Amino acid sequence: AIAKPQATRKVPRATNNPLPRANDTDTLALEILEKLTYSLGKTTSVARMHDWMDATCLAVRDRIIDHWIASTQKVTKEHSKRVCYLSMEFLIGRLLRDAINNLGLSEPVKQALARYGVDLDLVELLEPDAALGNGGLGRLAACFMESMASTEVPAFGYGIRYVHGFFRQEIADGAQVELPEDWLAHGNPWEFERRETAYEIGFGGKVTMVEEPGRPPRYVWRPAERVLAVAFDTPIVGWRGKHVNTLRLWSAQALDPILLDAFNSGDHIGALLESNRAEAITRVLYPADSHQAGQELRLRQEFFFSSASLQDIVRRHLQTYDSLDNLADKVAIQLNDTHPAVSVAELMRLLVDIHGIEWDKAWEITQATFSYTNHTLLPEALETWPIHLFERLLPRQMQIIYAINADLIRHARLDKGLDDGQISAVSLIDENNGRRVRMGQLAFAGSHAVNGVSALHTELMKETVFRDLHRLYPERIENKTNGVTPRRWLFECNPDLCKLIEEAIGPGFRDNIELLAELDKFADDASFRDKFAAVKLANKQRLAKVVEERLATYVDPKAIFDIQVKRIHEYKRQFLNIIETVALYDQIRSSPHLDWTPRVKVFAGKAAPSYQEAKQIIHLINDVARVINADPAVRNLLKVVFIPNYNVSLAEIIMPAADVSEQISTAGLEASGTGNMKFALNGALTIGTLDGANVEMLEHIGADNIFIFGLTAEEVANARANGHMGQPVIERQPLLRAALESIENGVFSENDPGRYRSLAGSLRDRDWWMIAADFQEYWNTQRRLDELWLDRAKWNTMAVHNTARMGWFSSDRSIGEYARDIWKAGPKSIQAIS
Ligand code: B1N
Repeated sequence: AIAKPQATRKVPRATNNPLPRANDTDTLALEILEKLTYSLGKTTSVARMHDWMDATCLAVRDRIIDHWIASTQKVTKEHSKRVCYLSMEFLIGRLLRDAINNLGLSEPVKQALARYGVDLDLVELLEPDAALGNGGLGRLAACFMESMASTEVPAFGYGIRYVHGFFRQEIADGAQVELPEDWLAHGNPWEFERRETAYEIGFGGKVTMVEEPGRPPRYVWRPAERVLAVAFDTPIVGWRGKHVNTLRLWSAQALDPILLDAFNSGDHIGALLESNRAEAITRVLYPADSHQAGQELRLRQEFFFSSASLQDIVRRHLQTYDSLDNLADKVAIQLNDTHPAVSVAELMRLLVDIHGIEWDKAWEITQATFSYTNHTLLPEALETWPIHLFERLLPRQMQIIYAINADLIRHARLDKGLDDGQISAVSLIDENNGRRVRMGQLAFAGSHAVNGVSALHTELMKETVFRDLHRLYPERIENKTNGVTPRRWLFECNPDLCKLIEEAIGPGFRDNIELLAELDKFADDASFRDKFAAVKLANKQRLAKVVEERLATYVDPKAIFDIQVKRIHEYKRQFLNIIETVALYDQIRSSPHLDWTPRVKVFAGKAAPSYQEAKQIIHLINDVARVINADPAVRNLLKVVFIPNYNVSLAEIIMPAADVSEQISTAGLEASGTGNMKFALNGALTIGTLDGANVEMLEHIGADNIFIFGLTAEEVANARANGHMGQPVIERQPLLRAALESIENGVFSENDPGRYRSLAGSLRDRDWWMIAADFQEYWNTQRRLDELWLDRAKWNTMAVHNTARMGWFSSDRSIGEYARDIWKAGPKSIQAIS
C-alpha cells in the first residue's frame, strides 16, 4: 500500500526562491531516499551502489544550487566585474567529495548513507574522473576555478565538453596501450544542459565588403559551414559554500540533426554526415601535452569554444548595459595559454563587424579586456598555424590579424625604431617556415597583461620567446606563480594529517592556509613528529594496498617511497631517474653486504600516443621493474613500480604517501610544475633541479629542507650553445657507464636486446636533456637522502617544515594576485592584499 501523500508544501512568500535545504542527517537521509525514488526510479532493495552515488550527488547538488542562486543574484545586483577564464582544458577529477567537503557536509552525508547500510567512501569511488585535460595546465584551471569560488571572485570558466576525456592507459607487456575514456556513459549528475544558451559558430566561406553611401565600408562574413554551440553548466562551489561560480562547457551540434531529404531519398549515411561532422568538434580531447597538434580539427576546436564564449560574454553584457564601451570594466578575459588566442581576432570581429564599433576603439576595448598566461617555452609547443589553413577556415579572422599586424609593425617601426630583424621577430606572421600565424604574438598583442607561471619562467619569457615584444612593451609581462588548492590537495586527500595539524595549531589554517606556518614550531617536538610520521606511514600503507591490487606487487611501507608522477616527457627526465635506479641495482648486487636503505621507486604518467621516445621510457621503466622485482639478490632493498592510468584520483592517493618527490626536469624547461607543490604540502622531501617553481619552493622551505642538484638554466643554455656531448662525461663516470651499457645491451629486454639502443645512444650524443651531465650530482644527492633516512627524527623535522612552509603555494594566493594586478576584480579584501 502507498502511504498517504504529504500535505502540499507551502511556497514561501517573501522571495521567489524555495526554502534552502537543511543540512542535518535526518533531512539528508530523507532527501537521498527521495532522489533514489523520484529521480532514479529505484527502491532501496534494488538500488545498486551506482544509484546511491547518483542519489547522493543529486541531494548534495540541491545544496549547491541554493548557494549558486544566491551568488548569481548577488553578483547581478552589485554589478560586479566578472572573470572569464578561457581554457581548452579543465582537469577536474571527481566532484562529490569536493562538494561535500566545501559545504561542510561530510559527517551528515556519511551518517545519512549509513542508515541504508551504504558506505560514503565506497560511493565516492564510483564517480568517474572528469578528465578534460592533459596535465598541469588543465589541473591548474581546475584549481583556479575552485579558488575563485573560495575567494569569492565572480567567475565563469569557459571550455569544451569533450565526450571522451583523456585516454585510459593500460600496460601490456610493459608498453602503453591507449583505450577510450567514457566519463559520460552513465550520465553526469553535475551538469545542466542549457539548450536555450546556444550560438552559431561559422567556418569557411567568404568575406565581402559592403559599401553604403555616407558610411565606412563594412565587412560581412558568410561562413560556408555553421554549427551550434550548446552550453552545459556545472556549478563550482567554494570553501564553506560562500560562493558558487559556473563552469560553462560547450558541446557541438549540427543545426539540422538529420538531413531529411537525403534520408528520404535513401542516403541514410549522408543524412547524418553533417551532424557527425559538427559533433566531431567536441568528441575528444587532444592528448598532447606541451606539444602542438597541427591538425585542422584542433583549430576548429579552438575557434569553436572561443567564439561561443565571446558571443556569450557579449550577449550577457548587453543584457545589463546598453553599450560595449564599458566591456573591460565589467569583464576580464584570461586566455589560458594560446589555445583560445584566436579570441583576440574574434572579439574584434564582434565589436567592429557586428556591433559597428570603430576599429581603434575596438582595439582599446579588446586589449583592456584580455590577458594571457604563457605556460611553456618549448619550441614544439608554441602554436603556429599555416596561413592557408587559417585563411580557409577563418577568412575574416585572418584579415583582422593582418590588420592588427599592420598596426603593430607601424608602431614598432615609426614610434620605436625597430629594424627589419626585430620587426620580423615581433610580427604575428612567421615568414620563415612557410608563412604561419603565431598565436603567442597574437595573444601578447591583444592583451594588457601577459604572465608567466613562476619567477624563473617569467624571466626566461622576457629573454627568449618574447624578447622583442618585451622590449617593445616592457610593462606588459609579469609573474604569477602557480598554486594548488589546499582543499583538494590537503584537506580532502589527507584528512588524518589535517586532524593532527588542527590538534597542534587549531582550525584557523582551514580558512587561511598560510597559518600552516605555525606548524614550524612543532618540527622539533618529538611527539608531534612521531604522529606526523605515523600519518605518513598510514598513507603509504594505503598506497601499498593500491599497488598490491593493481600490480600484484608487494611494496614495503617502511621503505622510502620515492615517487615521480607526471606526464612522460624527455625534459621531465624520468629517464634520469630510471638510470639511477639501474645504477643502484648494480651497486646493491655488487656490494650486498653494505647497509642499503630500502627504497620503492614509484612511477606513473601517460605518454602522448605519437611520442615514441616517451613511450619507450615507459617501456623501459616496466622492463627494469620486471627484472629488479624478480631478482632475489636485491632482497627487497629495491622495488620499482609503474602504476598505470595516472589521473587526478590516483594522485589524491599518491601525494600524501610520498617520502621523496622527484622534480628533476632539465633546468629552464619546466615552466612551473604543480605536482612539486602537492607533494611538499603533504610532507614529502623534494629532490629537484633549479627549475620552475622549485626555485621559489627553495626560498620558502629553506635550503636545509630541500635537495637541489644539477645545472642551472643558464648553465644548460651555455652547455647547449657550446656543443655539449654526453660521451666524454659517461667515460668519466663508471656508475653511469655501466648502467647505460646494461640498458643498451638488453639486460632488461632480453627478447629484444636492441630495444633501447637508440634511446641510450642519445645520451652519448648531444645529451640534449643533460641527463649524462646531471647524473653524478643526482646520484650523490640520492645517497644523501639514503643517509638522512637513517636519522628519522631529522627527516621528520624536515618533512614538517615542508608542510609548514608551503601555504604560500595555495592557488588562493595565485588568484588573489591575478585579481589584484590583472583583473581588478573580486572582493575588496582581495584588491587590498599586499
Ligand atoms: O602548465 C603547467 C605548468 O606547471 C607546467 O610546468 C607546464 O608544463 C604546463 C599544449 C600544454 N605548459 N604547456 C602545456 C598543455 C597542453 C597543450 O596542448 C601545452 N602544459 C603546460 C601549469 O602552468
